[in-house]
Amino acid sequence: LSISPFIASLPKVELHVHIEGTLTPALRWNLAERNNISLPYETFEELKASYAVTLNHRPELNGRQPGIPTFLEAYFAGCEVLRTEDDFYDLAMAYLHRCAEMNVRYTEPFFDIQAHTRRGVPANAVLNGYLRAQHDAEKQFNVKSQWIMCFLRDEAVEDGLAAYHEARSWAAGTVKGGKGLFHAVGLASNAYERPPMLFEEGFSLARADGLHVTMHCDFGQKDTHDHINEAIFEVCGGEGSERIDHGLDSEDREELWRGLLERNIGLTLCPHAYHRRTATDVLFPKVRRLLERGVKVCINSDDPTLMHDVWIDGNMQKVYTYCGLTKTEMVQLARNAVDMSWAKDDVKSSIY
Ligand code: ES4
Ligand code: ZN
Repeated sequence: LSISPFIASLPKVELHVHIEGTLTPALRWNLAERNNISLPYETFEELKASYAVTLNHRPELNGRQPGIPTFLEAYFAGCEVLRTEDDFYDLAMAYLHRCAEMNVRYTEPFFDIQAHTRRGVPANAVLNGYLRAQHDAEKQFNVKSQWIMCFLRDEAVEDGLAAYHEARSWAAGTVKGGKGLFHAVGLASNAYERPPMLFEEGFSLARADGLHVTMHCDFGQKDTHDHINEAIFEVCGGEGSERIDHGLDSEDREELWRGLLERNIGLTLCPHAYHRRTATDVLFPKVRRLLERGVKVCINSDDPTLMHDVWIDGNMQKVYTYCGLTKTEMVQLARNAVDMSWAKDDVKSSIY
């Protein structure tokens, strides 16, 4: 599917992308060399080929195939080459430069601090690298960003809270002296038997600091409808999450999609991620039905380099083609991302 000039030239906002999932094989190769890390691949071609196959990340549904990592194992294995502040800076600058090329004007990338601190990388290397990239990309590429710190939901809740306290002085919101890197918290990694309400304390800490809250409810995940129900009606003292990342299974149940409408909760969808394991004629009608009911959704990439190098523009092209949308409807989807974003009003109006 090639990207049409119309999709390429649309001004875009991206609200669901994991910065670690934008690490290209080329940068990973270079960083391994720079940091004297040996990768389990002899050649760059072998490394590149390893990106082609990853299993569904629900081990309960898969007989595991020896030697082939799950999706999340591949994602965290890639992180191994990220060690110094410059590594995180280079990773972020590469993505933000790519944003400029795709006409993404503003983005809210997720970062997983615990994926690095648990390997012994100091939190300030991660945070200062991203902070410097946030400033430099705005100046050099005119791409603005406000970041989202994710709790790793398959790690202990206390570890996430500790990570939040470490990261807190890089926050925006009402944090005194905060450096303004991130303005929200999220919830990522393996959701298996890890419902959102486990992290209620983390969400309320963040809200008390004036930050926004969002959380993943992965498509097809075990107990997905229960997780979505918690995200809409229970978290944040019953006020609900401000957005839901994925949440496509809400389409199955009227009480859920009505809940999204009533509470004005938008979904950050990543169509290509689902298309890897869902038939075209099942997936895209599902997206269409959500749109027809008036649920607010926007289109995003998730982990582009681990998903066949399909970026936000490729995801938009898929929706345009397979949902059979008009140009006007595509413009509306692009505007939904502006509305759903937590950008300042002047930034929003400069894109809209
Ligand atoms: C992720 Cl649950 C999930 N899915 C895709 N990418 C991710 N990165 C971190 N958690
Ligand atoms: Zn995601």
